[in-house]
Amino acid sequence: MPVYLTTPIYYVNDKPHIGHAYTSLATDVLARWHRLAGEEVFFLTGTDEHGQKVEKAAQDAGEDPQAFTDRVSQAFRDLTASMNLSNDAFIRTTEPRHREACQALWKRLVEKGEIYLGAYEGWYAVRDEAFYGPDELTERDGVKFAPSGAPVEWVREPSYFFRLSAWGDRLLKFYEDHPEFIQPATRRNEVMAFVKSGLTDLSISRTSFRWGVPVPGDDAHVMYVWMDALTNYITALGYPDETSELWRFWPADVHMVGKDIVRFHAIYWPAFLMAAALPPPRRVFAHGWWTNEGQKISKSVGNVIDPLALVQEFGLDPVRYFLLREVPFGQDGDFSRAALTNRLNGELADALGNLANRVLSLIQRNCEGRLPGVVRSAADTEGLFAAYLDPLPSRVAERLEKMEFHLALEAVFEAVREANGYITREAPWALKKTDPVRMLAVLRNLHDALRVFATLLQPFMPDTMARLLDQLGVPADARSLAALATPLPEGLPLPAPAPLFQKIQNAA
Ligand code: ME8
Repeated sequence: MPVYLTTPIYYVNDKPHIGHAYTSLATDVLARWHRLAGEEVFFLTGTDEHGQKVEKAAQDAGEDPQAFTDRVSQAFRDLTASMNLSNDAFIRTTEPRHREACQALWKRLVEKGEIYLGAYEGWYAVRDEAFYGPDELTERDGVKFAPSGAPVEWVREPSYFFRLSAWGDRLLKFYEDHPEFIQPATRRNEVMAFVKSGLTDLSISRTSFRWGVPVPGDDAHVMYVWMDALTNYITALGYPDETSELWRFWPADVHMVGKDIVRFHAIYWPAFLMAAALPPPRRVFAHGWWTNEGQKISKSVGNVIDPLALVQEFGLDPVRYFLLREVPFGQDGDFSRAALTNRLNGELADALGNLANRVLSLIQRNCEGRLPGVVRSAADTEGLFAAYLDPLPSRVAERLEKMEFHLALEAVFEAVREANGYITREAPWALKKTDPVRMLAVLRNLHDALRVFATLLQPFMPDTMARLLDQLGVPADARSLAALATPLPEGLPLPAPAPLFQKIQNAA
């Protein structure tokens, strides 16, 4: 079964920050995991380049909107390389193919009688590019604010509408029939309560600015930026050409999003698709929000975290590891340098890095750098293997299926701790004199354990685990989950080990 995974497409009004890197990283880990399991994956990310907010940002920068979006979009494309994202494509909503897809979807909705011309009067937040009902607003110093904290303005203009009000019951039925569609459950409950409270028709065009996809047959209007943006997920698969080679990836398996944009993905998007007689996505997963050392991340506070600066300081893989290890995915989390340093120095360098270095150095020194054969005692088989290593791939798979990245990593590190206990108990360095046959067996068991860890951790830390697998002598074609079933041959020559992680010395 082909697997289609997406990130949100990010607004190009500003440069990428840790939140963008986080969503993309989680999606990347999933994509790599499915590939490791032998599945065919299409992983999409990109940039959202239309709308009033981007138009304003371009004006403030004194640039033409296209030149501005070209420049900022490139920063997001660069981020995919610096975070080592394995995306198969990068979409920009200013591409001609995307305009075509949006207009085709629009025409289909018109044919189905789902769109009509009216006039919009209501509260709009440019920062969120979203409309809000009067009961959702709060007022401070004469200014009204959306629940997100964005100021709203009163908008009055002719507008096309999508008959969203007619879709409430069908959406509720869809959520009932597909309980996994919106996750986690808290978000599902919020969305269902919102839909149950009654949906109004959705304004889907604007006349007060120009930076958008023109409405087919009525150039005075540009499409509402969220309708334009959501369509990216099918543009990338060739829509409207449903015979395209990539169309078989639809419907998406997971739209990974932050909790701020659930409403668009879980209400508007499936309604548009069902109205156009296209299948809705299988799952929308909303993760939580990062704060910085306890504070909300915002440009005005000046505490925006630059993912590239973090990578420079701590190394890419420790940052990738930390972001998914520290906070239960779906909940809010706080970024702190001390926590990152602790994870790097403790789990990565001490628990995993040292274990690898000890085992591989002992094999170099005591086994002429060649892999010993498999000889397991009953205690080895029942303990380290049956209780920890053999079930580990399916434990990790179950956790990742539920997007519990932190628990997937915890399961691996529980086994790493056990392997550390095993090497301490067995003391292979002392066995050299007393029982050299047992020493070989113990070192082989530990080598097998390291191979399991390195294989399973590849999606999280691709570069470092590739280095570990090199040091373990695992050939490139034996690094998949399936390959774990085939033991490496006795006598395999192993290269000299080198440290995997650099500790941070001045730990807070
Ligand atoms: O909403 N913590 O784009 P956007 C965690 N263009 N994640 C965060 C975050 C934080 N502090 N800040 C941002 C848009 N994010 C639309 C999407 S999709 C068809 C259109 C992440 O640039 C999180 O994934 O505002 C959030 O949903 C996304 O960035 C918003 O990015």
